[in-house]
Amino acid sequence: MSSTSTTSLREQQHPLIRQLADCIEATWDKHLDLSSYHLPAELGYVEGRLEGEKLIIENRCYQTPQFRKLHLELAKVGNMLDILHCVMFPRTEYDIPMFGCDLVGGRGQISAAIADLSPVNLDRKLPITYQTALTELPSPKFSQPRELPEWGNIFSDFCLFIRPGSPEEEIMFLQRVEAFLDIHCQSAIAASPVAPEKVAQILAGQHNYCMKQQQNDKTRRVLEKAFGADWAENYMTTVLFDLPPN
Ligand code: 18B
Repeated sequence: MSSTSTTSLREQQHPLIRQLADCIEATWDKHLDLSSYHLPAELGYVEGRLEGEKLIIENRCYQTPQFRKLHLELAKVGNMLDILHCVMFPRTEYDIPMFGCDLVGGRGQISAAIADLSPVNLDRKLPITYQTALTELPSPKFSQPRELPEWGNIFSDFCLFIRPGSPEEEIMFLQRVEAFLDIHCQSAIAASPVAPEKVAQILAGQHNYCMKQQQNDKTRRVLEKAFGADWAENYMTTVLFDLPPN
């Protein structure tokens, strides 16, 4: 798919989604050595129908020396639903967390804004460099915090999950996600590969993260209604939350 059409979908989306998509790509570009990542051609740009509305999905994927896959996805269902989904999958020889972010909105209002740096090692703790940097960030109060679902025990203590209550809160969310991304990219390029015997633990942690995310029924339902159950299962396990090959 040409980049101009991704740009045009972005222009039709909620301003916070547009701004966050631009911010994610700018941060990747600033810090990382990006190269292309192959997605099956038929899954780069997808159209379906949901309740009479057109569902459009556009994916952008990259890889870098530290990251197996950087995935930014924008989706739009008519005027009902705007979605941004982003996950950064580290290569399993790096003991660094998974960055994940989801923005879901419709009819001019974002209902769910979530971002986290999620630990994947055995003791479910973020590396000390991350803890220090994240603790030093300003931590603004949001008026409408949201409760994580049961599978959300993969997220760290720094996980931000809110419904933005005002334009000011949208900016505060954007700034905090930008800070997460800066910390993450800088820590990733400074990280050394782990000893080979630790790779299996990291792989298990990433596996657990993906299995939990695949339990998100709200995501699955949107995809199932537009494309059917088999397509949704395939998409969730090969594009959204795939595991690194062994
Ligand atoms: N997600 N989200 O990415 N999801 O992908 N998302 C929703 O207001 C999609 C991630 C997360 O309360 C909702 O309730 C679709 C990542 C959490 O039970 C809808 C796609 C993270 C919730 C969608 C997509 C993540 C949530 C309901 C593919 C975190 C709350 C919106 C393009 C790192 C779940 C609402 C709950 C919600 C849909 C989290 C409709 C289709 C990476 C925790």
